Amino acid sequence: MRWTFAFLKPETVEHGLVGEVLRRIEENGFKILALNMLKPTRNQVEEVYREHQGKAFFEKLVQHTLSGSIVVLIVEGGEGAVSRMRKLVGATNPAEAGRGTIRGDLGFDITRNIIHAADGEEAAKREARIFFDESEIPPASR
Ligand code: 3AN
Repeated sequence: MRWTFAFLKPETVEHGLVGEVLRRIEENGFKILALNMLKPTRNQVEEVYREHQGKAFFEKLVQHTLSGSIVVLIVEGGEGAVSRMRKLVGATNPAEAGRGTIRGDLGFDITRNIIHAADGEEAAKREARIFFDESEIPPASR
């Protein structure tokens, strides 16, 4: 699959880092296929983070994601787009993310880590459907 799903978290909008993050994504060879800025609903946030339901940090994570606007993205990046995007994003905890990664360079803490990127092709398809119309989502064969 040549595309993936990601979203920029509320702190990224709040701190004026949307342009910087999109620049890094584009500079690393990704092309933005779809983009939307929105205030997510609780249902959307709980659905996108559903694998974390029941964990100690789940409610804090949901509350934070609901605290402002997010920017949802579908980006095309050639074969292996999902894992290349994860590499560019860096480790979950910004303190452990390498220099040159988005979270390593821009992240505040483990909750406010700037960007979410799908962790596999199935996740990318599932998460894209939470925020985009079917007509905006490329086929998996693309
Ligand atoms: P990633 O976003 O790197 O795939 P996940 O899927 O394990 O990481 O976690 C989803 C989100 O949950 C992260 N972006 C982070 O904000 C939050 N998170 C993960 N682990 C913790 C934790 N131990 N404490 C607080 N928040 C966490």
